[in-house]
Amino acid sequence: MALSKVTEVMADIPMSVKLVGTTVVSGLVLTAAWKGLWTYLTYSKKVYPKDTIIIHQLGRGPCVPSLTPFAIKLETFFRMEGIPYVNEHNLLNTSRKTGKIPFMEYNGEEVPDSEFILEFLSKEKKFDLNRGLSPEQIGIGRAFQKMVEENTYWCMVADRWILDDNCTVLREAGAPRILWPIYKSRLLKQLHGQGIGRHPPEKIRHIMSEDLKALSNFLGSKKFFFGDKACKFDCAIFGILAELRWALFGGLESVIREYP
Ligand SMILES: N[C@@H](CCC(=O)N[C@@H](CS)C(=O)NCC(=O)O)C(=O)O
Repeated sequence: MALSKVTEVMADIPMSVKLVGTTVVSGLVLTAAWKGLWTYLTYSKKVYPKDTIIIHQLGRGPCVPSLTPFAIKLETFFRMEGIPYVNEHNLLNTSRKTGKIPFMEYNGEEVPDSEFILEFLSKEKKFDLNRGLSPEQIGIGRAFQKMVEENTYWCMVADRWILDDNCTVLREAGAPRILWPIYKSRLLKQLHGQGIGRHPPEKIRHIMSEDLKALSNFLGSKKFFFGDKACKFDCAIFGILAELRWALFGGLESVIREYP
């Protein structure tokens, strides 16, 4: 299209549309620039020795070691197995592949997603993620893990983003106030897409309660999921339970107290 044609088309666009368009585009550009600058300023480009497991995640929470259950799962597993790792805490440094945290950096390679991190390391460091478990136990463990990570997790997200008007999680995570509305609208969209965010608070409470009841019934008086030793499934479930017990801000924390 010739330049004169573009000018002609632009002239036909109403002023109000131009204004909204300019505001949206400037907002996006400013946010991207801000994010880049913040990451640059706060991410210390430390040089680590070869084979260092670097976990990129949020800063420490006030009562939990991380405000993301997926990082608690990783850290618990590493400590349990005696696998050395380091944390890089930076709220804005998300995975370039998925846009999520936590993600791992290992010899220059980026591996996102806690589960893929564990699978990657089990091959790299040659350990069995499900050591000592029968196929039946692995099946049961996976079903429970996915229940908490793909269902109960979203009740936690709803507590933090729908039921807590004060955005406490953002304050606790040290997120710059200017970015709060962006985070909030992104998480509300995710909750709507996943579906749990379409329910009223009492239904969300019910979903969470049913998940906890299932866990409580299965665990009974057992110390760990299978036998007297913790396994990967315990780490994943502990990650979520820690958040539900110590890092809910919208009122759902009372549900977990029903299952001591
Ligand atoms: N399946 C992923 C889930 C990671 C995840 O959902 N992380 C959340 C924090 S708890 C996140 O990055 N949310 C920000 C967003 O989606 O924009 C894993 O196991 O690591």
